[in-house]
Amino acid sequence: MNKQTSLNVDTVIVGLGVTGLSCARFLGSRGLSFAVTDSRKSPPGLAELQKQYPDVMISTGDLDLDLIMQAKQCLVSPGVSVRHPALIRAAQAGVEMIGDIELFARHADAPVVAITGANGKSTVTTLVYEMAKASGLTVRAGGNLGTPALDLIEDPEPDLYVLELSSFQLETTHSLNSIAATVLNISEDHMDRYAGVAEYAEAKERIFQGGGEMILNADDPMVASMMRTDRQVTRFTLNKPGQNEFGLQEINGDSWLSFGDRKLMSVSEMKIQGSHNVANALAALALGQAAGLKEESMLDVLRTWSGLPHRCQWIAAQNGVDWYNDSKGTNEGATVAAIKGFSDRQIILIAGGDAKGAKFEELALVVRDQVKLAILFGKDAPLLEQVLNRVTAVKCVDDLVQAVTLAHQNAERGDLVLMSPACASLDMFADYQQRGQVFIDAVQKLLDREPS
Ligand code: UMA
Ligand code: ADP
Repeated sequence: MNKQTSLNVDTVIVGLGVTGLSCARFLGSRGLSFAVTDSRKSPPGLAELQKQYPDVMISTGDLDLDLIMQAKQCLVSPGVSVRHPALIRAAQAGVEMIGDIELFARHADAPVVAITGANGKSTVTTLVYEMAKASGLTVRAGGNLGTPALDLIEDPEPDLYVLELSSFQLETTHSLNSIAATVLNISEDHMDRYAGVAEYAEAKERIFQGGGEMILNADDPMVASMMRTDRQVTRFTLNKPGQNEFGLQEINGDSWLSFGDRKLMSVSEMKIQGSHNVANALAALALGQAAGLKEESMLDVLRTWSGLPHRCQWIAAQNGVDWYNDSKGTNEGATVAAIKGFSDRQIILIAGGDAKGAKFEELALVVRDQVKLAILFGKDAPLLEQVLNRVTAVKCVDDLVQAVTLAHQNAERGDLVLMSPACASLDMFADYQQRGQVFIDAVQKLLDREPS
């Protein structure tokens, strides 16, 4: 533990991960004093911070209440709950609790498009980013997507920022005023941090602070109910759209992305697949329209953009079996959407990890209809097994590589093997990218040995 406690600083950064480091760089580059605390003994940003700011006080191993109490404001990282007892005490004593997105909102001058939701955030954020570029704008994207928002602020500012925001980030944000914002959907996630879905949705709804256009999913009752009558609202739906809504029209057996009655593009022309991605495309079009992007450029992006890795990503086909990596399926809703996206196939599902308090009842319904075998691994495999063995054949294994081998032994021509864990990866992997790569490597190694 590196702990010293009495220094007068305006700001204490709470958490020394990617966000904490970006806060340090932001304050440091403006000559502002700060200290840092993290409950972990050796937080990931420690060496980097000590190298860049050797004189900064760092207190690790616990959140340092004494240090926090000396500050005017705390910059709280998203991984730390503002309901942590030390932060509650400090807030009661008058220390202001904000996050990196609040600091971003106070300092960035260019317009912002903001995206949250249980699932589809990274896909829609990247789509809007690509659409803005195709429309000839300078644009920077980040936030929960990966690049911390404060690292996006650099002179000259771009024409547009596109931010993916998590419920954690929104909890500590108060003055965001985006030109367009959306909650894509609400389904259970992070139930280890929220008392229930209503509290999680409340955090997400904070994205609509300010006066910009609201983009709402008409098919999701919790999102649809966020409508405010004093605001410009555009809705999207997978059904026939009303006037000034984005949706789908069925014409001679073909499904068309549409705005009101106006046909925009056939769904069959879209490169990304699955009805969840059609919803993502409609949301991106609505956000892009609100941001003044060019319609033809937006549609061109939908024709050519093939999606992000680790999201229903096709890996290989051999002996009539397709292998898909959906490592970013980190909650129940994501895996439900991934399975439904392959409605015409028999699926062997590989799932498991840290369930974050989920119950998996909704997952059981789609597994019953479409999954012939569920292969489970990771910390909460027993929990998944309890629910899924009522509806399909289930096998538990020690790790992901064993899961791939077992899937291979059980797969028959025409089957699809889908790794969509419905859980976070952190019990066994550094992150979802590493989990996805382990899966890809195991599949390729196995298939390389087999004659096709
Ligand atoms: N932690 C402690 N003690 C501390 C500080 C953090 O134990 O004092 C733990 C947290 O509980 C968490 C981990 O450390 O398990 C990382 O927390 P962090 O706040 O340091 O995270 P960062 O490295 O700053 O990364 C965060 C986002 N992570 C989280 O919200 C947990 C990243 O999203 C985001 O890309 C990054 O900021 C830049 O904005 C990741 C994520 O998993 C992808 N997000 C969740 C999700 O998408 O479901 C919300
Ligand atoms: P997020 O950033 O919210 O985690 P991503 O765009 O990275 O979302 O997609 C993660 C996974 O969530 C995808 O692989 C897919 O399984 C699922 N998904 C994507 N879009 C949606 C959607 N609109 N509704 C439900 N599930 C979705």
